[in-house]
Amino acid sequence: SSPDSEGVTPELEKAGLLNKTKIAEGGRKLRKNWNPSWVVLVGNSLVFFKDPKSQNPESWKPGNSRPESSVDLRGAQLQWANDLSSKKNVFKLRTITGNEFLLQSETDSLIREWYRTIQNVIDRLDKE
Ligand code: I3P
Repeated sequence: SSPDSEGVTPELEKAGLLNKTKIAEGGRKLRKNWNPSWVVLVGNSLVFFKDPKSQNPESWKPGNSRPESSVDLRGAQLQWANDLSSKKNVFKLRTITGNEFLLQSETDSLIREWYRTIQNVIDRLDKE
């Protein structure tokens, strides 16, 4: 059984700053709006927080910051998508519900590591 079902805190796989835009909601195309996002991969989810650095330091309290949104990686699809942006190092994440996000970093090694780690989680969930 999964750690979650035993009431254990899900394992934190990765966290870091990426540029993010949502490009579709339930299969319906959205206008791009790129923003830096603090991205946390924990358990079966990718969780997005507003960039802490862009916030007033007074308002930033690590313990009580609320996620902006969260993505279930079960059944999700990942693909490189440099054709979908003028930016470099872009990949697209599509959820089973038809929400689509582009994630980007100027740092090649960093974006490759994110791609690999997210794909590993998707593959693990596919096998369950
Ligand atoms: C968009 C904005 C985005 C750009 C997008 C533009 O213009 O410049 O950054 O995406 O290109 O339409 P606006 O702010 O007026 O909405 P990229 O940075 O990913 O290229 P697109 O329409 O070719 O996706």
